[in-house]
Amino acid sequence: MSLRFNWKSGLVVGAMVALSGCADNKEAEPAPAPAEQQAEAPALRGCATRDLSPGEQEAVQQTLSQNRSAMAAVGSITVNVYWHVINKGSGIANGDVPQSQIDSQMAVLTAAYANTPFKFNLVSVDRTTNSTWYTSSGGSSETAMKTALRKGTADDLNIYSNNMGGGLLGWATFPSSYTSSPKLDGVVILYSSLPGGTATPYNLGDTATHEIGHWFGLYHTFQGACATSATGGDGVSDTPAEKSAAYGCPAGRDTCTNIAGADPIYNFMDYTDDSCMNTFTAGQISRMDSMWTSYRLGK
Ligand SMILES: [Ca+2]
Ligand SMILES: [Ca+2]
Ligand SMILES: [Zn+2]
Repeated sequence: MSLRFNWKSGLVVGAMVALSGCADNKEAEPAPAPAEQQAEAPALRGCATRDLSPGEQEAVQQTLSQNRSAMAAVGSITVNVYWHVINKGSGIANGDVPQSQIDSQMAVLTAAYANTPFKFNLVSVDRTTNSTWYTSSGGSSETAMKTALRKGTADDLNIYSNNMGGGLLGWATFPSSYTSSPKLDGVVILYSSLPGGTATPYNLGDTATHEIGHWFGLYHTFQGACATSATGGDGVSDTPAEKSAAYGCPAGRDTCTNIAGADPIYNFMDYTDDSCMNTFTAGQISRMDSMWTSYRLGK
């Protein structure tokens, strides 16, 4: 069973989490509304990126530890980007985002990844009118959409923008998943999360930043909660572990008091508002670089 559906419901459950403190309590979850009844702008950030199993995570750590190499210089790797606009008709209200908004999104990505080896080259934009793909949040419609549209190989970034519904902002696939599911590789984002979109406070373009972070191999900063290993559950030593996702921009939040450091609420891999998140740490950048070499470069 895919964990994706836990994350899909994360938005609905999110409000209850604060009260019950139990992210696994699905008892009171209301039945999902039909897509056309769902509000377009999520109330809280929701990311449906599927967690790797403990075994998969272990295999990834093994691979990374065996492939240590010098880090690539800042800006030395150009990632080709293929953008697929999914709409249900013409006009921005139907998800047919203009080229100007896509260009703004690319500028946000350039700035967010400015301290990393990665820069982005938008190669092409294609537009598809398909009401089923327009509201896809995974499953057979995702497979059909990506099988029809995906371009390039493991080191090419495919971005799909649609109106996934379910209170979601996006999801991504991890580098280690490419070999088994090459056609599914890529990032799907809510079209209204682009800079200037309507998904306030998630409309400055950092949903793409976050999802591409997953595509480069980063986990959420709250992965593993207050894990006591040296790196925490996200495998990165300089992101202090936190007990749960942070929303809004809660300065000074510290949910793992037994672990040094305040929660990494300004990190792109948390769930805070776009205006709050502004950081990839050195450890995350190193992990992305290792992932690139191990799983994507030339594959
Ligand atoms: Ca960490
Ligand atoms: Ca702490
Ligand atoms: Zn995420």
